[in-house]
Amino acid sequence: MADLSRLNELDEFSIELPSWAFGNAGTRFKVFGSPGVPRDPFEKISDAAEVNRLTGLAPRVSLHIPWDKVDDWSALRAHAKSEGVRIGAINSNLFQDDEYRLGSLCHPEKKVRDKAIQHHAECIDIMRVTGSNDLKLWLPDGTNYPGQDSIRDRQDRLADSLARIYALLDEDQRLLLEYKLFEPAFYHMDIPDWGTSFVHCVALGERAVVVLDTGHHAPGTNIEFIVAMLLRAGRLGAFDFNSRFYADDDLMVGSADPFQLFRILHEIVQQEAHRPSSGVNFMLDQCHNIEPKVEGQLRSVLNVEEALAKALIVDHEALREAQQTGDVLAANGILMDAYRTDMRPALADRRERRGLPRDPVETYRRSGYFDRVAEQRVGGRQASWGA
Ligand code: LRH
Ligand code: MN
Repeated sequence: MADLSRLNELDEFSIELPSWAFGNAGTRFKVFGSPGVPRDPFEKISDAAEVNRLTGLAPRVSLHIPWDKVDDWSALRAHAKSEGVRIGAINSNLFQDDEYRLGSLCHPEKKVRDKAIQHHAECIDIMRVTGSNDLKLWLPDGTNYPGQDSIRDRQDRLADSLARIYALLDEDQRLLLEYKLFEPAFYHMDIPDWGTSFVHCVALGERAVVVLDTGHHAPGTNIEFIVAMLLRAGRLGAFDFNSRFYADDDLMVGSADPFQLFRILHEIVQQEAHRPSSGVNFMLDQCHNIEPKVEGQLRSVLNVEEALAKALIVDHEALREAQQTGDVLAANGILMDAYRTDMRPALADRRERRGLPRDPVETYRRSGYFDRVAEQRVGGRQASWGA
């Protein structure tokens, strides 16, 4: 029988939802619209709040600038509060301006780098008004052909640009630096892997930390190894959870490889990093191209909760014993026992004790929320990835 005594550690665990997951998204081939999609950040936050109401696990919403620009940030902050959530990380956008064709923070021309740095100054102002502490920077910079630019010179420009951004932060603000193996650049990215992000973070200072997006690695990468290393170095700042079969598919976390998600959270639990004191911001970064978005986020949050619950029932004492005595198969067996344990009944009981629906998906489907917003949200322009 599994030892459920550590499940109460889920009480202090939380997941941050991306505002852009509630807007229309797609691929370069097609972006599909669907009824009830939010038309502005207020409606995106309302949808995120619905997920929090049903799970009690998603009290923050990350915003993307300029996609989520509003005239009155205090009004948006108040709206979030009235819906029982708050604004989380502020994401900058260095991938949509024409000037960034050859890069942004790494661009050969200083005036283009200045523009990109000024954009972060604007994001930091928004953080001050919205009460956000995390500035999240994903760098799309890179080249498509060998020789197109000097890899070394770009790193020097990048280090200088990041230092200028870091200097703008307030004492209670962090810089979250996200890496990605490829796309939109296809020969080299200027921050392609955890090591490059880590090196820049160490050069910047204590409040610069690494963002690990689970879709940003080469196939076959042992992501939990990277998690263990960044935690050991005290530089794991956040996750962008999603899942993929091939590239940066941004599918529902745990849908393509639930065992990998469990292994990642096993590393997290072993180093107590699921606790808020670790400073790790557990975020989703997904887009729901063909499936309903609110339900997609709901199931994603539940997938993370279930994987963490499995990691919390691992018999760590027996595992350590087997590891110390070189009992390879027993050690692997102990971990597989936890992974193979169906935690859904225990999680349903736990929700019921906390006044939450036993089955949030079933409750959501019966609530008519989808039809209600589809009816209300007519006219105007549906929010869409990239706009
Ligand atoms: C880049 C990325 C980044 C966000 C974007 C929405 O692929 O993962 O985190 O800016 O998706
Ligand atoms: Mn991401």
